Amino acid sequence: MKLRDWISVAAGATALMAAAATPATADENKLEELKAQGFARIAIANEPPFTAVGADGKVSGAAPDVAREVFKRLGVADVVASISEYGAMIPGLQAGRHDAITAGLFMKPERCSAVAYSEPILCDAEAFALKKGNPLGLKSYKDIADNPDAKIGAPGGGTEEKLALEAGVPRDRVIVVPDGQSGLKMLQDGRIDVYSLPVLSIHSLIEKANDPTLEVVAPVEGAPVYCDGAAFRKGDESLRDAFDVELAKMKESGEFAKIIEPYGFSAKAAMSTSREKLCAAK
Ligand code: 6CS
Repeated sequence: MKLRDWISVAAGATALMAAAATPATADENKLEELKAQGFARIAIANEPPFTAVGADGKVSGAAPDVAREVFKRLGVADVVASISEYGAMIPGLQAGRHDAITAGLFMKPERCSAVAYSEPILCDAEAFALKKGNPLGLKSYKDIADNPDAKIGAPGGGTEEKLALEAGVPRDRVIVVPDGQSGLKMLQDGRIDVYSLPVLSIHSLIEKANDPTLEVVAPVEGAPVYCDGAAFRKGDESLRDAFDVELAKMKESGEFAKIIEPYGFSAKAAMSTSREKLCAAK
């Protein structure tokens, strides 16, 4: 063998040894960290059926239930949830207060550029809760914009708030509502004319309210169907990819449908789209 061949073989062997000795990157270590920690810290909103915290503190809802099962399959024993406003979830993830957002945080381009989403999990349209008979005739966010007396309540930093503002509802007629019970009370007291959340959330709230003076308009005309995914910090793509591998197996085996469909969600809806499509949607 000529000297130059020896040199290239030696160089290759050195590179291989260097690679073997190189510690895993922070990204690749994240899953190992969570396994050692014994739990993944998840951000939720407490908005049934997407996410819920019982009187006993037990965390349920379709998003945490899927996340708990996927993390268990990855060797992370459990999830520990903290309740956050939608608008604070991504900053909290980026600040390292959460390991993932599993809350029904819908995939939209601006969010897709801020986090690493898993493949789709929960899909839903938008809805209005309003006074029986819909006295102001509100069927779309534009109807609210066109009626100077109409006030809408929506989660801070949430999709419905953004849809209302984009439809032209002035800021002073878009009221930030911290949670479902507050929204219901504001509607009952007449401080807002319509409370907007995804269809399954509004139906869950109104059914429990058992208030004959209220009704639901769903779906909101002109509003898209959105899907969420579990959201991970940019830089934790290895963890997100590992999550996606287990999620895909659960979709394939029927386990995924078994978890989300009792909550009213459609496995088919989530399986008929993709992160790529949802993050590119206009
Ligand atoms: O992703 C969002 O912004 C919306 N997702 C849910 C599950 N509820 C309201 C929120 O605005």
